[in-house]
Amino acid sequence: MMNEKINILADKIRDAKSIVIMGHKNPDGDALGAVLAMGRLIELNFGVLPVCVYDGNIPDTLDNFPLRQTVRYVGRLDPAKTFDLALVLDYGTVRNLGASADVAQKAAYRIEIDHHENDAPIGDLCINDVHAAATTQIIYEIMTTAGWKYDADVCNLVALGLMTDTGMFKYISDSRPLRIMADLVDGGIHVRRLADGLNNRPAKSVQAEATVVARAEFLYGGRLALATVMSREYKNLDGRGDMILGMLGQIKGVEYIAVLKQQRENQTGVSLRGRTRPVRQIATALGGGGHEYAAGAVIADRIDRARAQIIEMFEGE
Ligand SMILES: [Mn+2]
Repeated sequence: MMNEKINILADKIRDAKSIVIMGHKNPDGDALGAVLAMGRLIELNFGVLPVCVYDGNIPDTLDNFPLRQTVRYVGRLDPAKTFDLALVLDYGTVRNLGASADVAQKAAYRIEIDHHENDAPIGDLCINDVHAAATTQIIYEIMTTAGWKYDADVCNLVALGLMTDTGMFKYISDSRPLRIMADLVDGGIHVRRLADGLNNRPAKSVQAEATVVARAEFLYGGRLALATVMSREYKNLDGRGDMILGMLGQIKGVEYIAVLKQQRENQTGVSLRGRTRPVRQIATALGGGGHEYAAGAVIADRIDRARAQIIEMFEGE
């Protein structure tokens, strides 16, 4: 099955005169790594230079990614431009593509490569594997199965996608990502240099997160850690405030973490984490969703009222 799909993928790339590659809005390491790795693989193996696009913001932590400067803000594309082929990577649901969705929908043919659950895939061809730890893992499987040429940039991008999407291999469910990583290390990647390259955040964003953590509340006997990010701090956050979740999750006795972000006067973003108990059902009840232990939602209300609502929802958990 995989081989058959890879053959179609290769045929479609070969036939296309113009190719656009995209991932989810506000790319993380896997989305950006997958887009840039795929772009480079196509350039190396098919002699076409695809257009790599993103919507939203790319966090500073990803600034040292190889080929980072080649990805373009989707708003800069000529709106009249259409592509023969769109490769849609690591996106989960069409809503997550932001403005890139339009570019994908207008393309003559769409191929998606993803590891997210997706009820309504937009690809004419779907190379999806929900058991893969990262989309870059699927790209590695494709390039090695197909026998494509690859270079150090591709290897570094695959490694970075795996490292970031698995939380440095903490969230793996099988050994495959480690085996791929071992192959990449044998091939010459430098793990420490890649990991240190991610330490690239402005002081103001680390300090804003530290302030939020310092103000956190601990409820239900310390089982729920709740932190609020006010709009002045939210502006300084780089990405989604993962460090806040990470720091609160280190505290003894904390079972659930809720981070509320004042996005607008009447709009509060909520990120939920469970250490050993699921939180998805709470996010779903709020109209959001996500993974079992990591989910989120957006509440159309003021942050103080959203806070009261969240506290109530965790009662009895
Ligand atoms: Mn991913």
